Amino acid sequence: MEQLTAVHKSSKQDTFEGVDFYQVDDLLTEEHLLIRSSVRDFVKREISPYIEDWAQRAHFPYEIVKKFGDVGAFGPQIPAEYGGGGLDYIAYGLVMQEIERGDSGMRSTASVQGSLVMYPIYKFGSEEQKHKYLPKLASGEMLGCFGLTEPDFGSNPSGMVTNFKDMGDHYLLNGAKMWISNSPKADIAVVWAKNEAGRIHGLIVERGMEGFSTPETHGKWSLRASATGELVFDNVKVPKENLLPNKSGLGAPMMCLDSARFGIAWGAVGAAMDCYESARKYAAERIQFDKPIGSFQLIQKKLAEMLSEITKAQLLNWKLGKMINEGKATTAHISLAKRNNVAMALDIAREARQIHGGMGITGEYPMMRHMMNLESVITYEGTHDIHLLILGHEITGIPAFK
Ligand code: TGC
Ligand code: FAD
Repeated sequence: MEQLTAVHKSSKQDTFEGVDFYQVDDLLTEEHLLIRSSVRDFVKREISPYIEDWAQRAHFPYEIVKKFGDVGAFGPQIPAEYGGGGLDYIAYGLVMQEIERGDSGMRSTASVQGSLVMYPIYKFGSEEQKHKYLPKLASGEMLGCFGLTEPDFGSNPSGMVTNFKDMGDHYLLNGAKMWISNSPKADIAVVWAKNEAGRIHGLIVERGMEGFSTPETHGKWSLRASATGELVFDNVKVPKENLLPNKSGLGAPMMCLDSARFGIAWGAVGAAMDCYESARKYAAERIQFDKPIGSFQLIQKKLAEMLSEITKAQLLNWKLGKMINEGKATTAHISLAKRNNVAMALDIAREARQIHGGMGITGEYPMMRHMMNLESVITYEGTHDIHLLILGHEITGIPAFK
């Protein structure tokens, strides 16, 4: 009975900064908690006060790149000998969670750099490539992007038409990529293209190479503080030493996506927490019919459901992180978490917006920005339905993509 009383009291604490209803913190190490707290402080200081203005103006704050490098947000899971954090995947997830509490577009900048640029160079690159690029990418001296999607090949990247020819002393690259996060500001692009035999390889293309341009995509209603653009290759001469030598085939970019999708599963929980916390506070303060709206059953139902879903998603993430650390996670395990958590965050953003009534549509509160960002997050790195089909394939053994 005493135990139950204690539990009852602790559930009444008036602030859950970070939201930890099931004491998931008990499953984290001191190092995890330290990293989370330093990134959380960074986001409070460097992102939250400015993000609304950046998003309203569709401004990508380039100076954040160096600051992300300083706080260790680029490649926390990459070994320290190459400039990364040398940390495990739960630490990586926590970093993504805290950044996305601030904004999904900011998390995009960090997860593309860590999982889609540093990871393939680390995993498939030569020693020379690793030493040349990874420390600068980790420190934020260099920004990278990842080019897989093409105008006619999104969910089906194996159909890509971007190609390179062996010209003896260099490769000649032609084609175009679309919807590329970081592209307008990136110093390098990890580009996936087919050789003359139709085999997919990764190439590192550097800004300044003749025939390479990165036009920006304008008019987005989503991820407005993230720079998105194209990658255009018009007879670009790529030095032979820029080919990633240690893996080819679609499996190579897919392995990068496994890492990035994991980060998104954690990031989405951060966005959901931010919306939930805002709704909880607003429900306590806003008076209608002479009472705080938080006293009405319908509002309590919304809040209870939000807390339940966030708690389930946290447990899912922690277990998935443990499985990745132990080398036991598959693409399908990651799909389940990415799909579940992003849809959960989008639902919470919408419900939290409703709790704020008319005020919820303004930039004084974060829900509309998160909601619109999450429309991209539920589409990129595999759409909601593609992840369902990956799970369907796992369950039945039958791929329903084609
Ligand atoms: P499928 O026949 O299943 O596989 C082709 C080959 O690839 C291998 N493979 C993997 N290998 C290692 N790890 C993985 N996770 C792998 N997944 C696949 C597979 O074994 C096979 O190898 P082999 O040797 O037998 O040829 O491929 P498919 O063409 O049927 O496609 C399957 C499908 C639809 C699931 C896949 O292509 C897919 O996931 N599509 C979604 C595309 C996507 O997620 N694009 C993301 C672009 S990047 C992005 O959005 C960044 S946003 C960043 C931000 O801002 O945060
Ligand atoms: P499509 O593939 O044309 O899909 C359209 C619809 O058809 C979707 O609903 C989809 O689920 C459905 N569909 C497709 N195939 C099937 C099927 N077999 N069965 C049932 N339904 C199906 N890409 C990169 O390479 N690098 C990046 O950095 C990057 N950043 C991005 C940033 C933003 C803001 C956005 C919006 C996208 C980004 N992408 C990036 C691209 C992203 O990965 C693609 O948009 C995504 O994979 C979907 O491709 P698509 O847009 O061509 O849609």
